[in-house]
Amino acid sequence: MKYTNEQLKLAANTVRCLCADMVEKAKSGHPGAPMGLADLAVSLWLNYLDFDPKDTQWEGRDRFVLSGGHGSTLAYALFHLAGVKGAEMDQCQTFRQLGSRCAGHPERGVMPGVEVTTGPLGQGIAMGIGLALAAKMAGRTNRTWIFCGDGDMEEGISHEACSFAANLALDRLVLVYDSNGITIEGSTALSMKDDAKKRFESYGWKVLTCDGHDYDQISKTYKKAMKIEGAPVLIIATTTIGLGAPNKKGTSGVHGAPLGEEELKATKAALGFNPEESFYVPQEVYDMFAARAAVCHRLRNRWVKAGAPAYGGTALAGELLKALPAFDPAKPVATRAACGTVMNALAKVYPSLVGGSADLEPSNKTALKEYGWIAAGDFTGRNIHFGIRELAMSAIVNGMTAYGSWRAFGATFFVFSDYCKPAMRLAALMKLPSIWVFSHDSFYVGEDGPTHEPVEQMAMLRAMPNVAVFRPADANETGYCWIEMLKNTEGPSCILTTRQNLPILEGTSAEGVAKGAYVVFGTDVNPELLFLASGSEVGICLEAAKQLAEAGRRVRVVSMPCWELFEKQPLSYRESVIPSTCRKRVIAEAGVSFGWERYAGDLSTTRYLTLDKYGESGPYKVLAQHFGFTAENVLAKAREIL
Ligand SMILES: Cc1ncc(C[n+]2csc(CCOP(=O)(O)OP(=O)(O)O)c2C)c(N)n1
Ligand SMILES: [Mg+2]
Repeated sequence: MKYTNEQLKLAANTVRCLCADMVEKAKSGHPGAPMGLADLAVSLWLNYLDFDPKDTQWEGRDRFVLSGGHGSTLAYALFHLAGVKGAEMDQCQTFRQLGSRCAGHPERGVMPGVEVTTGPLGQGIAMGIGLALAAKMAGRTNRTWIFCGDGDMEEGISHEACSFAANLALDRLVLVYDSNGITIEGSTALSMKDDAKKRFESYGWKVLTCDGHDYDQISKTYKKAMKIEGAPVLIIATTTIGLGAPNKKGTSGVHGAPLGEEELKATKAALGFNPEESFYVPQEVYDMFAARAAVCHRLRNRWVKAGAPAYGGTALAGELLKALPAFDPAKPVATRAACGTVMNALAKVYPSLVGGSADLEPSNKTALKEYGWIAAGDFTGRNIHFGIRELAMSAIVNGMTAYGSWRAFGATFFVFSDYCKPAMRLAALMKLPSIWVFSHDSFYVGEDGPTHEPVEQMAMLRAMPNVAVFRPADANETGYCWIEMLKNTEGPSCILTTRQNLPILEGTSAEGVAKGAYVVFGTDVNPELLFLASGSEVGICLEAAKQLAEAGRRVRVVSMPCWELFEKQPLSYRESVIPSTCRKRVIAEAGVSFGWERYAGDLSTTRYLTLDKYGESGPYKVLAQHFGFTAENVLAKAREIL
């Protein structure tokens, strides 16, 4: 379908007015970017983007990501014009209101057609790169189109992600840069002077430039971009923010505030629209989008009929359990090593599992050894070298997970979960089942010292809604935790593993881990003291508990590998594991106590073996003594309250 420039202009101006109307009615929002991007957007959507509004989940579709999520009305206007079910005019008219699918920023799962939630600038670029990588690895040929702005370019994650994409020569990926020279505080000159062309060329991208309001140039540039193979493409499009608003265009005033009644009327008049009419769409524009939708629907039907080979694949929980390795009960093993063994065993029955580490694979032990490493030109492997780029890795993992069937994971030291957190939060918000493997989970790291010894990170992750945090007590629990992570498709999961060896414990079980917390020692239904612990501290609690039991005390040890799973159990189960009548409790975890109050007894009957300060440098065995993480100390704490 070929449209005249006049037709494209009508469509773009319709988008401009629609976006400005949404923001005006909501009295809140960002009209500038959508108005500036309107020409680039309609050119793409009416001519090149393979997107079937009748089936927004069609796997072969091109992915469209609006990284500058503040320009959400642009996406909503496009979905509306394209005829996406769910993006009807009543939704546009309730933009930013409670319950509207036209939420403040584009939310995956809220508005059909939104591939990933965007708003935290920069992450959309990295998630888009994840979408493109996922497509490559699945052997698909669809494209990924990302629109981004100055803010996305300023954010550091854009460097991490774009450097990564270039190294993989990731093509069929087009990043359109809305270079309008304006951010909230004013001109971009206030905060940057880098040369995007040189910057991206130095990464290894192909860089094209165009006037973002000249349809001939835009079309030519898009066509050129679509022909480039062997490299990602950046299109630097020079634009005017808020184009169409006669007095406010080109200023930061149009970035994030309604145009105001007068300026909105002036805009409509200038664009040839009736100033008195709101939310108006000429039938001709609907028809243009409908024509493109029909083309895409035929593409989709052909694609579906041709039957693209499935990729990935999952296994049933029972098969996963059978696939788990057996660990020698006499041989202590670090849970990071056990994690590697488990992942390799599960990878064989769970072909969707793919991922990698941020340059710490030898420490994280996450390589899927029977499968290759992906590289430029060869995407058949299942392992990825993410490079030292934790934030981009995490967002790329989210993009890969959002693509479809992949269960992608990223790995690093637990302390660097701080660098992953912004993307973990988006995964949690999107309820995406991304996976993070965090080794070196406590001060037991030792000699690297406090910079490498996480203390507050468990509390941080547990504080995030929808994130399941797993901290296995030994090698067997590590396997059971992995099964639960793979079973959990309702949100992200992470697993925390040890650098140091841990004994293989008695009493662990898959059924117990599946419930988040369970009794590993003590048969008395009416215990006088509870040890509540996770990870490496379960073992020392067991040692102490055995001594007390030999002395005739009725004590119980509860392993709590996953609070979030435990909280989902019925009260009767939770009460059976942590009876409220038993007030005497010793809580043991190599991290801050913050959060454990919910499982504590009374102030006078609870003792904590936690680390409520930063760690120290030293051999880990010395540190364990120094911080009191010993069975003797656990025993002493129990005796204080018994
Ligand atoms: C990580 C992050 N930091 C800050 C913001 C707040 N914010 C939203 S838009 C914006 C300015 C973005 O400028 P640009 O990308 O040039 O958008 P334009 O003004 O051109 O629409 C900022 C700072 C954000 N959304 N995400
Ligand atoms: Mg800008």
